[in-house]
Amino acid sequence: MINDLWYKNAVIYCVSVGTFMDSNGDGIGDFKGLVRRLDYLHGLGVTAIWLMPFQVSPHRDDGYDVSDYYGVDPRYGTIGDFVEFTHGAKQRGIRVLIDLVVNHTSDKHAWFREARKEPNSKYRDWYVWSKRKPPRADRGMVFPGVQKSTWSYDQEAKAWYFHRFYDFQPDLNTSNPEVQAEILKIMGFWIQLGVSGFRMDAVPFIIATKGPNVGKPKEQYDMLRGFREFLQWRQGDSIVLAEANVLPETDMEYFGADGDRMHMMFNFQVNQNLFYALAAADTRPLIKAMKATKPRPVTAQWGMFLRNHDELDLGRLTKQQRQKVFAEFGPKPEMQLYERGIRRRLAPMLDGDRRRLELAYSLMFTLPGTPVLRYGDELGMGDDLKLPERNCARTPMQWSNEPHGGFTKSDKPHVPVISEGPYGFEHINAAIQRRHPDSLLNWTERIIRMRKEVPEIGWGDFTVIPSRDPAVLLLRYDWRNNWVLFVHNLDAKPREVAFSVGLKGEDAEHGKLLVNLLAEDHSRADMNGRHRLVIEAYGYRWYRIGGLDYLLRRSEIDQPAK
Ligand code: TEU
Ligand code: CA
Repeated sequence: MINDLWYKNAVIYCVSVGTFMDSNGDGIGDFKGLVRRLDYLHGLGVTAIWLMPFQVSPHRDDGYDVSDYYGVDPRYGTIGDFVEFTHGAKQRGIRVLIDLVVNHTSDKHAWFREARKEPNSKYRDWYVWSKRKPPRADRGMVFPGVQKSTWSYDQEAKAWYFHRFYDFQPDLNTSNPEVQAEILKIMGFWIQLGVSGFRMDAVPFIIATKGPNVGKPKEQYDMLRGFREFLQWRQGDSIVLAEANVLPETDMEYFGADGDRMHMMFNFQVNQNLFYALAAADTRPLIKAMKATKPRPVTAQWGMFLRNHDELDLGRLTKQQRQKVFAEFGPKPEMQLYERGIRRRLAPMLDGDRRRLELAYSLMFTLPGTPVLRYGDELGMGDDLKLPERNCARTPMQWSNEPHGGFTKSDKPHVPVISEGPYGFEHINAAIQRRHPDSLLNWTERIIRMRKEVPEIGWGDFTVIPSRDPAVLLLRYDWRNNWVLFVHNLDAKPREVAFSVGLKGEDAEHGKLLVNLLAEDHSRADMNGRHRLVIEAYGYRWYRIGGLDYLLRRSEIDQPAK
């Protein structure tokens, strides 16, 4: 295969326009501000931006309640500003993915207004109704503790409507072919304005059957193929990155056996087990999750992330494992959310410990997939637990130690900038970190630069080398006659490991030399071909196996596994 699939070896950066940079002093970030920061992102080395919802919205769920899919919310600018943004990104070689939130609309969307008013309107059937209160109305909430039901009564329609999320987010009847056609039209519209694809929100719910008599919803996977075909026809290099927190046994349904469905999915399975591994210094469940999510078509890719804009959902761990993660990373009730997760940012979860932050990031950058960073995590930004629900981890970007972190000239930013304390903008900001060669920001820039030169991770096959120590993960990738090896020690104590890299036949000789890509300590195997390493607490190593002549040896085609 020609390695043309850009998302297989990308570095994706998630940004929300409203909290990045305010150009006009109204306290809300906007597209003009984001455009002015493109050089920052280019310098950081990211190759794609995932832009969170920016369409017209009443903003009761941070824009995930869209009231017009074909416009930019005026608070962020105009559609002209949006095109300046996609153009500016393209000029710098950065692709743009945007959120596509089509499981539901805002209840202020014209379709829903029409639907509730006019029983005979075609829009009535764009939503999901019931004359009587459905028996399971108090089940299936996504936000337990905050959301009380999945069906609400509408006075105007004199009927109950279905909402998987908050009551102001009526679900679209996605089985309706007209709704499906509209979804394609929305994709086509934004593709035309310069985006390279979509982070598709809540995919399992989009494809689920919905209705008052639906007990256990059934997934209509074929719909996914329709989305992909349309995109590929309109613009061959555009993709869908699916948000689907599903069990590994259904992954292939989402990717498609022939790679004919979703291009990318977030790996929630690995994400949760990764946090457990960090909390317990036990990599065994993580390795299990990696193996369970290994099967995928060559054209498909995992999105690897640590934290995102939502809570860290730990719902797939065992109760004991979850308690361990809570105890280590979010012991207080105000740090937890929805009976299943932690709402903090990464840095405070790890006590701002630089060694643990680097370890966590090194894992994110080297686990099988494409890394997805969240804005501000490159600085070690904190959270503001005074803000409700998930908003605590959505505060403005901290650019400098000028008022409001240089985010805005307004005295009243729409969302307060974190100020004072260890995570305040006075200490944690991009400008200061730029001046310090050893800052987390400069570390992140260097690790991204290196990550892009290790396509083996995105393209190759991985092997977990047995380390006989649950705290130490040894991961090898093979691709086109090249090999890399990553060593991570998740424990707070130094560890010693001995291992051979496991290359066979004529490749075995290469396995005797490990060249460290990040520091000067290389490793030569002993007589028996074994390496012996001492890894410091929370330490990590990135090695090339066999030496730096790897590019002279790389083959042009994929080698059959030996
Ligand atoms: O979340 C979709 C979703 O399915 C949730 O389970 C999500 O994984 C998380 O647990 C929510 O806290 C998406 C968005 O990411 C979220 O911000 C929105 O609130 C939600 O859709 C509704 O549009
Ligand atoms: Ca503004």
